[in-house]
Amino acid sequence: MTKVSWSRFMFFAMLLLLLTLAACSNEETADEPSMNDSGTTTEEGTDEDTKEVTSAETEPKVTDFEPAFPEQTRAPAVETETELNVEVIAEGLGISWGMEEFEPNRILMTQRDTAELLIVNLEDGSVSEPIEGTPEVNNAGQGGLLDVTVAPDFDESRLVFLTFSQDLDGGTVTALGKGVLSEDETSLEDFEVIFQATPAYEGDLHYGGRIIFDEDGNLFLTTGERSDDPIRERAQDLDAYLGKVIHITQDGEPVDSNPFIEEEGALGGIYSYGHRNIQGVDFNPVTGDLWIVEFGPQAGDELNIIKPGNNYGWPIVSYGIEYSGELINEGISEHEAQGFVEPVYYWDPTAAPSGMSFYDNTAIPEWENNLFIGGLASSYIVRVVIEDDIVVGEERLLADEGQRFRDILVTEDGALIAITDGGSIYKITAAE
Ligand SMILES: [Ca+2]
Repeated sequence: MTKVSWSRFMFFAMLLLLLTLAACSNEETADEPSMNDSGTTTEEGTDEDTKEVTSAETEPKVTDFEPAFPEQTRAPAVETETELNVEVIAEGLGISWGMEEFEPNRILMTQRDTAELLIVNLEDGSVSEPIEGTPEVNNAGQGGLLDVTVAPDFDESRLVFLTFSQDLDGGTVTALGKGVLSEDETSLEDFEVIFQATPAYEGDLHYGGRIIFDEDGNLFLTTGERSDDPIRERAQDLDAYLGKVIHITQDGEPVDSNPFIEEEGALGGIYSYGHRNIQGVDFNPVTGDLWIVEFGPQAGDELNIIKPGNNYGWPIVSYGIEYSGELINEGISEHEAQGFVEPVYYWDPTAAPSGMSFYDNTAIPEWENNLFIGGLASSYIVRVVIEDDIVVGEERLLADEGQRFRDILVTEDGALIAITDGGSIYKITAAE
């Protein structure tokens, strides 16, 4: 071998070695992003493909907005591993809006349009006759008999609280009232209205209307901003109860510690403001914080942690757009930069969120402390996995049922109950 041919051989040998090394390292780096959380490999190789595959939301966004932080939207898909038993325990009812387990495996449940209050046995699916003595409602549009809950001392007081849309001079309001359930459970006695979310407005949209008791025996009530432009701007005003979280006693009086109670010109019952239409509320069992979900315009549904005095930005800022496709206000999505509170999470496109409940139970261990939200037009139940107030996973359940899920309840036994606009009651448990 001549000197020249030896060096040429060495050149090609080195080149071959380098190419082999490069190919190996490419394989290694290509493998990394294709590993999912459970350590199994997926078929797709690139970062982008994997991201697309693992997001719970598979539809394209309808806005150009970007999240304020990466975990604020389109969380990775998670999948329940427990084998589930899904039963329809009752059907053929009307639009079933709210429910509360007042005795083990027995719920009080509202019918929105017929304004009926019913008792459902969750073990056999039997449904009572309508309870007498419920209030007159205005059931046009989204109005009617809305939410129901019972006093913390229900066993002694037998007090039942109802929200509904009520006629007043000048239009309708979201109203809250209470009555005593008779011993034979056939009537609600001495029903009285304790609170009206004024001002009244001639419209039939966005009543909010969820209620929940805090540990001191006071009530949180959520409202809507009545939808239309310009009335919706009242969500920003402290002299209107529209688009608010409201904190009141069982007599409808502002709670003494409320943030604006000393502020001149402000309504004392207001706890937080700048909301659109809040139809889901629950306490996070890990932190004790009050969480709400509010229905956005086209996209921009928000999950928010409620703290006293906070302004959540609607209709100044939003991660959604008008149904017409036009921008809202100046088309700004960022909340914090504008002096408002960022949502923990938002949906784009819409999840159409209604009632929600944290899974404060261990019957299905992998669901413990997860949040479940009923979806209306989206027609699924959203499961949200949360760690340190950050959404780390999302799953869509019962998406093949074609139902509008209006409210969610977790029973003492750990069953997940979902009621629908189609008048069905779903009971989800772990398969035996
Ligand atoms: Ca907001």
